Parts: sequence; C-alpha cells; structure tokens
Amino acid sequence: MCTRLSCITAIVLTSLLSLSGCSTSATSTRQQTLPQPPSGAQSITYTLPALPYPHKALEPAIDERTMVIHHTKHHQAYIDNLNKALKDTPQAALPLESILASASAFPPAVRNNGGGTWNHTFFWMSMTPSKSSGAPSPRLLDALNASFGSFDTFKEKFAAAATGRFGSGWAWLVKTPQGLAITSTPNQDNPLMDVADVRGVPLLGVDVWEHAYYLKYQNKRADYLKQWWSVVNWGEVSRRYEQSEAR
Ligand code: MN3
Repeated sequence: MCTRLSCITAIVLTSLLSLSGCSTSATSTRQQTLPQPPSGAQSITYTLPALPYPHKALEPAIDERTMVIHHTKHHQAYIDNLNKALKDTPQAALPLESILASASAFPPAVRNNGGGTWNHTFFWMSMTPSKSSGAPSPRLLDALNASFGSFDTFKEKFAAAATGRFGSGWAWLVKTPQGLAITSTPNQDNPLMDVADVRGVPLLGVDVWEHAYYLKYQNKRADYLKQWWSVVNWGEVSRRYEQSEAR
C-alpha cells in the first residue's frame, strides 16, 4: 500500500516515462527470442586460432610481448568465457556470426565474449609483417576514393574514429548497402551486431583497448595507430571487399 504522495509520484513518473518512450524503447528495439540452431546441429567449442605469423613479426609497430599476452591471454579468455556462457544451451550450435547478429537477445557475457572471440580473430588476420603490408587493390582503392575523397582522407578519418572512441573499443571500416563507412564500437561490440550504430560487413578493424598497445605506447593511442598502418594486411582487406561485392 502506498501513501498518497508516493502514489502521485509513481503516476507522474509512469506518465513521464511513457511520454518520453522510455518504458517501451528498451523492448521495441531488442530482439526478444533467441535464434535457434537447425535441428541436429552440433555444439561448437571455440579454440584459440594460431596466428598466421610469429608473435614478434609485427615489430616494431607491435612488440612481441604485447602480442603474446594479447593473443594467448586476452583472446584465450574471451574464448574460454564464450564457451562457458554458451555451455549446455541450444545456441552453442549456432555459427558465431548468427549469435552476433542477435547479440541483443543474449546475456551480456555472450555479447562481450562472442564479440571478443570474433574481433580478435579478425584483427590478427587484418595484420601482416610490414614487408607484406601491400596496398589496397584497385577496386578497393576506387571505393575508398569514392566514399572518402582520397586514401589519405580515409586514413585520417579512420584514425580519428579510433582515437575518439572513449574508453575501450574498436574502429572499423565497414561495407554497407550505401557504400563504405567508418564507425567505432564500445567494448567488444562489432558491426555484425544488431546493437551496432552502423551495421555492415567489416573490412578492417583496429583494437584500441589499452591492452593492445599500453606496454609499448603507454597512453599514446595516436602513436600506436600511426605505427599500426605499417602492418595492415591490405591483401586481406581487399579480398574481404571483393568478396562483399560478389554477394
Ligand atoms: Mn584486444
């Protein structure tokens, strides 16, 4: 039973919330039901992928110790925690991309660790020793020029998104139905998720969590990003772009 004053307060609050849409916005944008795997699909146990190059191969841009810890401790932890979060659920049999596409329907542990699992595998493949960094393919370069004016302007805008991401997160180059876009996500979110501001096919991503650069660059995220360009695997980014065009 409530006092007259608290009843009035509750009525006023309820009407304010419904006027502002607060009471419904959280449910209307969120998927309520978990996606289901096809019947008979086997549960997936995630394991740490090997790097396509030695841990020290990205020096001097990224030092060996950072790579060892980032790969064998951080990435491993996301994978272990994803396995734990999906254990004994039907959704353990879903492809990771399907889980991410319905991220809002899952508990935070699945969103965070599913993102961490996918993002780091994508990140390792997005890099290569500087001698094989290469350049965007002619088709990707055309698309970058069309969307951003020039390759240099693209790099400036991408670096601005990465340095501007408050706290921990990622910056992305994404293929959307409208063309190429730059976006950033907090924590371990990514553009495959239904919660992302900009959804699309990720072509390139950079990890701007402090664990990605702190040992060598300390607080200087912009310096890390400047060096990071030297190890971008443009062959892989171009392949992703051309694959997305073929869809
Ligand atoms: Mn990381």
